[in-house]
Amino acid sequence: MEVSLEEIKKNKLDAETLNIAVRILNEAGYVVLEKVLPLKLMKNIRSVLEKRHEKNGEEITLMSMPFLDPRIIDNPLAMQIIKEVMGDKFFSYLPYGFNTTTRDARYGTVNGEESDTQWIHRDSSQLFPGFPIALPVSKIVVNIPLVDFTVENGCTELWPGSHLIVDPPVDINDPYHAYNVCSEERAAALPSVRLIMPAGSVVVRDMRCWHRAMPNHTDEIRTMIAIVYLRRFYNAMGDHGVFRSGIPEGMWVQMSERAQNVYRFHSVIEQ
Ligand SMILES: O=C(O)CCC(=O)C(=O)O
Repeated sequence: MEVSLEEIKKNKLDAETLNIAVRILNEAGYVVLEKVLPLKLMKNIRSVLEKRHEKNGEEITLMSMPFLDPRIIDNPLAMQIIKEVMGDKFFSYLPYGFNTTTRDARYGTVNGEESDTQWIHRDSSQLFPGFPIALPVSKIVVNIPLVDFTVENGCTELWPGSHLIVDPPVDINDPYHAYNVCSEERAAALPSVRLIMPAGSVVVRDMRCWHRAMPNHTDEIRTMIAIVYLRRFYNAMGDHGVFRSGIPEGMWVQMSERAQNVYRFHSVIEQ
């Protein structure tokens, strides 16, 4: 959707725009704010990323500028929408990630052949898989394309409304495949869209939406930033500081697998 120049300058969506954005996010599972960030910033991030890549990630940390530019990690328009749908105690973590596709990107094998198309998946399953009703959004990813996203360079394919799809409970041998991966046949019966959008757009997406990376037929690297925001309850205990103490490694190695699983949110301190 379009955001007016005044709103971009004010760093604030008008009440009506905010309402529409929230409605689209709730109904379609994603909303795109077109071209709200300057190209200069996208270019700068791209060139520092490239330098970082040349140096194998050494010397340039992701916990520095321009990666932590407030327009990226604290984007006022995205924040306004997220606050509206998840309340004001949502949280995130750093560094954030990047989704990149190149001409030679491969996503495993399909019928014995290497696939240049990603499998259809949701990044987050329903909160209570098997529950017959979709609950309100609790995990959101903000994607920011660093280059123009086109069909040629493999812009994401997405199934609008798929965040609301619920399934009966399944045998949990492989939860990722059971809850997050959608079969080609099933998705083929439903309409999908390609996220064609200019660099500097801001996508706010319910992480339950089915989507996939598509083949990049160009020599340009197609990259987008991906920052995850979670509702407060995902770290309700963390708010109380109960995981503050790390478990000494000597203690950790003596714990049973069951105990290590129960205390998995603690860090383990080397001695
Ligand atoms: O790069 C994309 O277009 C989507 C990437 C993605 O869905 C993922 O890696 O989970």
